[in-house]
Amino acid sequence: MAIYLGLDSSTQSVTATAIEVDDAGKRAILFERSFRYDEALPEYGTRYGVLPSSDPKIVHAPPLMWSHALDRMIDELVRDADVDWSGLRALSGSAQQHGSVYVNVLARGRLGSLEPGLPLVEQIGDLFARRTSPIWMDSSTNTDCAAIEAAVGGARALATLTGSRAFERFTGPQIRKFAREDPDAYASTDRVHLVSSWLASLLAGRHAAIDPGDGSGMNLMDLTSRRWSSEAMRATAPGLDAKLTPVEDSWSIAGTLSPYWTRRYGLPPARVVVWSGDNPCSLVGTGLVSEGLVAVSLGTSDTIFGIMPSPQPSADGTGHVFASPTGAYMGMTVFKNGSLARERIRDAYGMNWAEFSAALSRTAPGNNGRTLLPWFDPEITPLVLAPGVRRHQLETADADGNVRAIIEAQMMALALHSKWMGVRIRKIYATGGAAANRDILQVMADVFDADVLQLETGNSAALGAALRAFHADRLAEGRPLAWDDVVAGFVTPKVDAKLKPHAAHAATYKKLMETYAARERAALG
Ligand code: ADP
Ligand code: XUL
Repeated sequence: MAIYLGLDSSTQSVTATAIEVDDAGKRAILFERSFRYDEALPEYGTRYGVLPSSDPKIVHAPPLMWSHALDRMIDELVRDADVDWSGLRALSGSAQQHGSVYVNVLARGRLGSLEPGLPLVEQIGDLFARRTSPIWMDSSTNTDCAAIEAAVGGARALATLTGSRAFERFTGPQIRKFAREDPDAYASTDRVHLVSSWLASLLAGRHAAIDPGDGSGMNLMDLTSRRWSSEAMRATAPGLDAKLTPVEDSWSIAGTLSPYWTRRYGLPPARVVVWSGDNPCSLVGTGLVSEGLVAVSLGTSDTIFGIMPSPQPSADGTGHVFASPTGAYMGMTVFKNGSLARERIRDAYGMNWAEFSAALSRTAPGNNGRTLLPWFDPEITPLVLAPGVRRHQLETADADGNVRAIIEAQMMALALHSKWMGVRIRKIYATGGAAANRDILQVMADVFDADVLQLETGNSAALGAALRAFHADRLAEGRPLAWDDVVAGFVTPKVDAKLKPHAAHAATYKKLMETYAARERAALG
């Protein structure tokens, strides 16, 4: 019996999912555990996993907290008496994308010589060249985006090279801003990591590589060669080529668990597989390993993604093409006003999720034309830097109307802004925290006029990381498995739980979507 562990360091929480596999065909989820940073590690002062900021465009989080959470999670899982971790063969991880971790030269020696008798956080505080990390919710780099695009010949040229035009949250523009605003701290940075590669480095006891899946979210990687682009690095910051950790295949082995983990926690020297981003991991964890299927993740961000056989960047600059950790490509569109925007409406009317669902069922699909543009925070898709909710024919006091309006807005925005992928969507795999809510998923089915399926596990990112560890371990042993065989038995949709579209509602949304698109265009000016 072999155990594979997947860790997911997300915006608000950390999750661990372990799977067990044997040669006789047994496949089971062995262990799932999650905790939220705000509650488990209140000393870092985060709210929803991020530090308070007076400027809505600036969103940072402490890299020490993510590191602490990793240590806390490993501690919690080895205390679980029901699991014999001596069977752990390999582990990998998933992390919120784009966030960058800046470490100094001390990390080179320290990573491999951490003292097993002392907690991790007491030994790594002096390794950060920047105490806080900008994360994917940050949108403060508009001028850096413009400068990078201009240096490489425009937005289209950058999208053809890296898979995306410049986006405010992408790591390249964030590095450019840091190098510009704090050149001394940039100079003392020996390595720039992503959240994913930093946490993998802590586990392996050496600087780990960035995988092409997460590397695609930086505006720095040549999407075709899956290597850093010297042109993009030049456009970003001086001396960056010496600071970036290399890109390596998503199935490469960063090392084995370092003595800190084996001695402190009694874990075996399991293989540490390079980590990836949460969306690329979710692609694997929802079983979307072949073309023609899409998933919608309703997490802190709302995302829609699916496999693409060849890289075709969106002509209008809406979405992204990422390298998929399976070796193909993935198309994706991302929204910032996801779960937290739903929570704002829920909380504004003093509801819980059951009451929120009841409000959805009391209102008619189409909401009698009442809409809102859900830009509580600056939005990624479409680009909105000055936040503000815009209501049409909708009173703020109308609780039920606002509940339906936010869900319809989010679903219509997902449908409208994923058209560039050119897929006729007939079936959607739903994942992320809000995918537990079937009333929300019914609106999704009606807006997309497609079947919506729920999966057995809500955390497809952590499951995807565990499955990636399984895949990489079998490859390293010389017993490779095809991706379909890796995911088989783990990503089965829940039986009898399919949400089907109603023809009349789908027709209503087809019309309302035109109105919504027009209201969006008008608001953008
Ligand atoms: P992350 O992207 O940080 O991994 P998750 O996928 O764990 O986030 O989703 C967390 C979110 O799920 C919470 O912020 C909450 O709003 C949402 N959520 C949880 N349960 C429900 C529910 N029943 N209905 C709607 N949303 C829910
Ligand atoms: C993807 C994105 C978010 C984060 C957080 O481009 O910005 O989905 O990965 O989950």
